[in-house]
Amino acid sequence: MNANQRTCETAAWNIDIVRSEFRILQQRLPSDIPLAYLDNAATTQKPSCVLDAVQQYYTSDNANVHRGLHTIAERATAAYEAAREKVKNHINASSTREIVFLRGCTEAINLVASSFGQGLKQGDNVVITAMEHHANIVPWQLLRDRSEIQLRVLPITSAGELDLEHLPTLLNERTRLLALTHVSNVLGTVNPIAEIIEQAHRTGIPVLIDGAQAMPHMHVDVQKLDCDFYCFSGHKMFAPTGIGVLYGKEKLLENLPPYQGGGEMIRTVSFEETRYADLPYRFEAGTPHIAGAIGLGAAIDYYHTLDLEAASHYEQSLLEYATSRLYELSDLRIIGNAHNKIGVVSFLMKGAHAHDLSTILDTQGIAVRAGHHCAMPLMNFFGVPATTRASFAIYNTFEEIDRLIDALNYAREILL
Ligand code: 7TS
Repeated sequence: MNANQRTCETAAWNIDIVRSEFRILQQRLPSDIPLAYLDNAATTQKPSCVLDAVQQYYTSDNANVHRGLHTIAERATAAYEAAREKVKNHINASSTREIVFLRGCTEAINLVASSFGQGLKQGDNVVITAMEHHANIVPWQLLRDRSEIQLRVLPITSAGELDLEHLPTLLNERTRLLALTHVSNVLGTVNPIAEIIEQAHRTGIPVLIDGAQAMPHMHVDVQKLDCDFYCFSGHKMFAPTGIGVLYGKEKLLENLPPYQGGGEMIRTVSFEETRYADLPYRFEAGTPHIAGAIGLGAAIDYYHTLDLEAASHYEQSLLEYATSRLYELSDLRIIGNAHNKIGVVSFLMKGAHAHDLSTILDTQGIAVRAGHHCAMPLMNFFGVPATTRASFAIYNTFEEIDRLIDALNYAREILL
């Protein structure tokens, strides 16, 4: 199989049109090499329509939201709330009251650990999994230290899949929440969350899903999933950094205490007492990232211009092609061989440190991430300090994967 054959097979996906939207990809790096951006699990590039929406906001509508009565303040508020409506429709939430704008997935999980966590008592437990990003580990440890709860961890298999046989032994009458990732940022594993949520709900346990790596690649319907909380970051789905979303079922959010105090999250304030605003504003203290939310709305609009089935098919073809080509290198070990994966491949080259490898790949124009990927317990499970990770988006090409393989062969010559 070569790159040209693969391109023909996926001709339904017009890669040239897609790439033309992402001007950053057209640049050449210092030694006149084209950029091959394969670090999409860290953050994605932004299409022109997102950049234009942000620029339009700052150029003509910049004002604070929910307070000014003047014309541009009303325009800013309308654009910000329109973005919330787009998020609501995109994930099929039942109301915009369920959509809280925050800095990102990390802040969303911290909000739940802080606010929902206030209702937990000594001896209660929260269940997470062995493949979580630190964002879905550390907030629960902070809660554990504050409230003397137990943190339980669902193990994984050597293929990098959740060991679901263990789940019933971890969930008990003191389990207050199951918090797990939809997709692993290191392994690419797509977890069967619908069935896990159903299992947890059978014993009345609410479920939080970390959707940071899933949202960019698949359609998420929170009502169909019946998840209680779903969190994600805009920047991993073509939107700006610094904007993210916490979806929570209205009934749950209504009963949570506020996370931060300040302007805009109140109804009335006196020195004796403060009464809080309605949902979702109760959780949005201070001036929000207005341009970020508008950019997220534009990113969602961009998704809706795409043939999402073709996009998903294309990304899967990239994953299959990359996996098969990486397997050709006999000194390479791929970490994570789950049955159901998105376009993330973590690997190790025998005798080469992940950081050295990524530095040499960079000299060839290939941008990948090396390190523990904010998943140190997962690295420990596989007995490695770090991996090199290539992660794909709709604008990557089979040629870029060929360049990755050539660059790995070149790195071997230099390092070993
Ligand atoms: N959860 C998962 C599964 C993630 O992959 C990440 C970020 C986060 C949470 C946190 O998202 P943030 O936007 O709040 O920072 N993951 C990565 C990564 O894999 N490489 O860089 C960031």
